[in-house]
Amino acid sequence: MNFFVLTLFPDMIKDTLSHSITGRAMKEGKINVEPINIRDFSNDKHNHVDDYPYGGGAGMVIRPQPVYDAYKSIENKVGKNTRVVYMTPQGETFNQKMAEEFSKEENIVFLCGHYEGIDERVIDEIVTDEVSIGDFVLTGGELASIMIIDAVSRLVDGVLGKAESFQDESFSESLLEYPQYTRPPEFMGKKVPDVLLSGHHANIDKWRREQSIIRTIEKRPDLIKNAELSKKDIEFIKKIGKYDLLK
Ligand code: 6GU
Repeated sequence: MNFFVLTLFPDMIKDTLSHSITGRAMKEGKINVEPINIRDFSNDKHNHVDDYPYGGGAGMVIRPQPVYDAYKSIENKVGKNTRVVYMTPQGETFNQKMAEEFSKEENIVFLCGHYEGIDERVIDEIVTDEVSIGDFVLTGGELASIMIIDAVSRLVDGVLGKAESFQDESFSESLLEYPQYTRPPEFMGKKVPDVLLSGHHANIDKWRREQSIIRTIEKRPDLIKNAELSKKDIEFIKKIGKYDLLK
């Protein structure tokens, strides 16, 4: 999968994603991250990319021309039917479902603003999706695009090894993950739950499933209604007196 990032700070993107699992995926060619410096496309004699806002006000606005030409350089490589995601707090809030949707694309373009924003006309012209990563304001879209590239990459075939597989993980079916333990069997007076030392796999699976449900109800009660629950799960939720959360 190819991720193109239109940005004024290309080093932020590559440097951050070059570690750990995304770094390995880049080396192995499972993903390709290509930051494109909008400034390289400025037709201004000083390579300026921004200008004063019409109507006045504080800050600067990124001019449409360099953004459009930078985008065109990608379009010439991958064609017209590519999603162009503008990173903005005004967008739809990113979630795991969006990550799954994006991971089906072969190419995806992220447009990162900085300063006060980008001229609205080029946004209208090239952007297909507006995405936010939550209700707070960042100095620019770069960190947000990095987060999304990370979340999408790990869903791309071959990026996660078997040991890192995403079968049981948080959100895969709207449930949070169960707690994990490793050695020693006792730490600061706290013991690892007996069932995990029992070697009884059916009991371990049952305990983990129940812990996932308990955690979700305690930490994110809003999620449990959308979880994929079996009859047994629902019986368990009744037993712990939380059936009203399913209504
Ligand atoms: Cl995508 N961009 C910026 N600048 N701030 C944000 C954001 C994005 N998502 C939340 N805050």
